[in-house]
Amino acid sequence: MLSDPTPSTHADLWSGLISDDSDAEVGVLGVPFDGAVSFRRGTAFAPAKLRELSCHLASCNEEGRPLNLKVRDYGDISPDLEWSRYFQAVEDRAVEVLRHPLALFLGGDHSVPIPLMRAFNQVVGGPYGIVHFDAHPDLADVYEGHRWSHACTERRALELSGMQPEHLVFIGLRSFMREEWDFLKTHPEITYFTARDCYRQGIEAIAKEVVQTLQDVEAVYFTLDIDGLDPAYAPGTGTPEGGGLSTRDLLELVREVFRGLPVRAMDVVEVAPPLDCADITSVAALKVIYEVLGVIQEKQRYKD
Ligand SMILES: [Mn+2]
Repeated sequence: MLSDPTPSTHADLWSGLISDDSDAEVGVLGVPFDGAVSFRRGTAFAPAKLRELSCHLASCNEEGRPLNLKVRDYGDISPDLEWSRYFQAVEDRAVEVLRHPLALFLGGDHSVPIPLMRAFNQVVGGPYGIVHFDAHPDLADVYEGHRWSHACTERRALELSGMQPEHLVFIGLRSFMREEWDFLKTHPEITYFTARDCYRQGIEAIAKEVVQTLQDVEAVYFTLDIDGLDPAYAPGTGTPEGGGLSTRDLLELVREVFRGLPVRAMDVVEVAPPLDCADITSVAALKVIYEVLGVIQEKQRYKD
């Protein structure tokens, strides 16, 4: 997993896959914002932690296949005390990063995908799909007085012009506010798989159903809240919920989904390094990211 502990330099970032080429297969953008969390903070430290650890990882997927694609890292969008101005800056920069075959966004809390999905809507148009891995559906209309809370992400996504409820798929759910439960019951077009569904049906069957559900869309945005994992695999997060998926399950899920669907953007949110133990949560997030890089490399190579 971790290779030799050489000091982190720019050249080592993303296991040395870092590149300034505008034709890099992957564009990375950090959004170190945790102003919208409802419980414990700390996700603002995630982009720096993920980059730091990436310098020590072997550049291969989990089966040993060498990674040789290029990763262009756009750095972070620095914090701004004015929330709306910050989200506008995130949206504008994300449009640029979405020029790459895969845009990889590092949060930040789960409010960060609100401007990221707006950028996706601008670039892709529609119809597109959203795959949302999480313990929580984030379907509150307003939470703690805010429409941009990390509990409102998918309500805001459903307001975008290219987004239809039948193209929204949740995986890993196991905690619902009453309002969210009511919303899911009155919108049966939305597909969701609870963590229990994943346990009982097996992750492979669930992954196939996800791919089947989004068969007709032109592009997919994958939003990955690390608290979809069980706290045993991801203790470093602000709103942990027991009974979640394993890192193993998540790796299988992303492989199937990224192979079977035109995923153009992915975010990893709610990783909170100050709440973590021995970087377990960050390392799990990176494992998933590297597996995704492997699939993107495979798809780019065989696309012609
Ligand atoms: Mn969550």
